Amino acid sequence: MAKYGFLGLGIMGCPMAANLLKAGHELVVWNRTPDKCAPLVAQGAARAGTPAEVVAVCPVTFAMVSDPEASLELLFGTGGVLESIGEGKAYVDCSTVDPHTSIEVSPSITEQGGRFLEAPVSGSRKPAEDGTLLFLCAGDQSLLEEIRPALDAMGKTIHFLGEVGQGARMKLVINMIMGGMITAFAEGLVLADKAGIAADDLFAVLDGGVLANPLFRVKGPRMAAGDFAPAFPLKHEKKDLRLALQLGEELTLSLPTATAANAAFLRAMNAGCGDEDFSAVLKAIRG
Ligand code: NA7
Repeated sequence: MAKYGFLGLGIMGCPMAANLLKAGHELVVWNRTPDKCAPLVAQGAARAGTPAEVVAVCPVTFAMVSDPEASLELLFGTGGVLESIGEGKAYVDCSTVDPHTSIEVSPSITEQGGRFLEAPVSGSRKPAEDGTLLFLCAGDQSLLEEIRPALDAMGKTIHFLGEVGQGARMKLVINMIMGGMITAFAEGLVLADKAGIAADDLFAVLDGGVLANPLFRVKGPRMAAGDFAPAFPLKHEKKDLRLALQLGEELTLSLPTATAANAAFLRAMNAGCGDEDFSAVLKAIRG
């Protein structure tokens, strides 16, 4: 079994790290808010004081933090990854960021002799707990092969997409589609309600035809019940829509559906729903 580091123990990072432990790997963890290390330490992980301390004692370190700013701070901040990365060390960033961030991170690691894999994931809290995430990898393919046992412990599918940046681009495309889908679904729920159609009837009809999908099946009953406990925080989907629209702009592509979804998510953020599940976009639509 191998030894891994893990930085960022939020909704996604904590269960992903726990799955590395369950698979029998040795683990060293760090989180900005130190208390969040406690459940993993109780399961046998060691705890370090800074990202640099993790990298210093682990051949491979995973990161799973909020956004591009957090990713860059992990690397370039005081006590950051770059203070310890070098020959024989690898860094795997699973955070959802824009391609420019990955493209900036990669050479800062490799110029010091380290190796880098971009590995954002598709899937939220439950797949992270169940070890059924989809990894969207790009960069150092030989590193991917070396850490395949760790990825297998956390996910069910591993895609390799080519050069660094392609993992981030794929993730933004996927989450842009998801943002549009959940917004359309929320509009359907609100319209059905106002038209006197019971939510359960709507779900049964949707689920019996070509529109059946796991997102609607899982989220529908919770949205109808007003349960917005976060599996994927709304603020992160808002970030992903912003980054996807930015990518579209760079490629001179107009994305009207994503633009409308982004506006609905912005209203939900302004209504104080950022820390709720992304399906709370329903509240912004219902008004
Ligand atoms: P959470 O549950 O919001 O967790 C975010 C994590 O990122 C958490 O560990 C944070 O530490 C950490 N974070 C945020 N900002 C920083 C900075 N500046 N420096 C270091 N660490 C930071 O998000 P999820 O686990 O749901 O999502 C993680 C990623 O997967 C994200 O990119 C999603 O879009 C997909 P804290 O505990 O707040 O101190």
